[in-house]
Amino acid sequence: MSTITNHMPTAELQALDAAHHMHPFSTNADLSKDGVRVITRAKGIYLSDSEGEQILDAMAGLWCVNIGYGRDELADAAARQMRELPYYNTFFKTTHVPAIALANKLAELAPDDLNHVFFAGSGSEANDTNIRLVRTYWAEKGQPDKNIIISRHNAYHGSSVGSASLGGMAGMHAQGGIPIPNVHHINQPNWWAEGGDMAPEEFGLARARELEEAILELGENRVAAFIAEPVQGAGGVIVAPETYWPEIQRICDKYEILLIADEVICGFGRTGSWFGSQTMGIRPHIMTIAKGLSSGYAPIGGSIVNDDIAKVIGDTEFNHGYTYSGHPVAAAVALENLRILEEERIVDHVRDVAAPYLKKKWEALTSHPLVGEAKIVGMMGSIALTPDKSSRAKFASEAGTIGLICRERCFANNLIMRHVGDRMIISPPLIVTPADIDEMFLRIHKSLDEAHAEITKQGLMRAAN
Ligand code: PXG
Repeated sequence: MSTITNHMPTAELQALDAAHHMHPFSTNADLSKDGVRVITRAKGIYLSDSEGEQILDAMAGLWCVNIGYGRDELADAAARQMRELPYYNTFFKTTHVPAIALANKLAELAPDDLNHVFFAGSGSEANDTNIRLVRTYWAEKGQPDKNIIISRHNAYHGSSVGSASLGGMAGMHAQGGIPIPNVHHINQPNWWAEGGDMAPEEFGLARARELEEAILELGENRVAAFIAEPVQGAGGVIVAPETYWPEIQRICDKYEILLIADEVICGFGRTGSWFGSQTMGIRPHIMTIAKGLSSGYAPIGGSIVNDDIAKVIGDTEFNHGYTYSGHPVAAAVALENLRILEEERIVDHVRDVAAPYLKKKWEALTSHPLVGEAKIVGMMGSIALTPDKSSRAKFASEAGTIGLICRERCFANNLIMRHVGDRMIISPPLIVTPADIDEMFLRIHKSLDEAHAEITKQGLMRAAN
């Protein structure tokens, strides 16, 4: 048996990585040239790398390690479950205790009559499930043509063929023959980049009404569902103007369109409530969950559906499922994670302590010469970098050039803060204390100042025409 220890020199690990490991969302040839950073362990909000650096992870991994790294209780829960029952399926008239317990817990936590869970291994799988769920729902109700799903440009719903079709990422649609048929995209409520001369409230309404226009154009009897993230995450932490969600809810109600809230990032406390839908005041028929469900300690996702959908789907054989639907080890880990979230009152901590403290500091970043708007909901925030705040100008350089320079400075200062185009984003673990946030901001300020100096030196502080 071959093992790879953490004691190998970094260069050797990098060479082995380059030889055989294909990275997601990366130009692998470039990675091989530059050498990747090797993460070896983590505790709390800090990662350690193979060079012994301590890195403050203001992204909670990939928006998921909500309770922070290194919680032994989750490791113990996994080990216990592996010894007891490492695997069994839930297909053929069987079930097991972790799946039963987790489904019950989720029904208790989820709002209204969202009482039924179909498990998946990830957010992508769960959204694939949702495509088949909503189409089957309408077919069972005698409306098989009500099968179009409306989504938004710049949405992220996953990377499988189905979920990437729901997503609105142009770069993803350019590869591999997607979107699948009968998915339609409307514009996103991104006021900073696309609001033009409209006031944010006016723009929010206009963008919501694109849903109504699409329904009328496609036909009410053709549109099955609308899917959206309560706050767009991977698209750059885009927070809709306040007028947006009430109007979306009105339209979904009026035309009997199923509303799918993709809570993969927003769920489990990130926005300061258990679910982003509660923060935004919407009443979805289906919620997609993953990531924070297990704080990323085990791969698990799912769809939480309401009583009506469960009843309609339950009256037919739903020919769908994954080997790892409700995987007992992942379910046991998720249950333990939810226990910790509840018992340590972490959602309250976000709402009452961490988020208000973070918001004040985050919004003050607009006084930095590089920063235009600062948006934040709970523990997910973004800043738009701009060469001219008053006109909300874009940079003359190719989109993402400035964001990348800024991210590189963050990386050099041992801070994980990401860029999406020329927006910088954070999504720290929910357990951060005010002292952690102070430390984060020392690094943020240093990185922004260095990026500004670098951009100015390179003559890039110029607006596009
Ligand atoms: N929905 C949303 C809202 C997501 O953010 C998925 C679904 C898919 O989940 P899985 O578990 O299949 O990855 C996601 C995932 C990024 C990034 O660069 C974001 C995600 C995944 C990978 C990269 O911000 N979000």
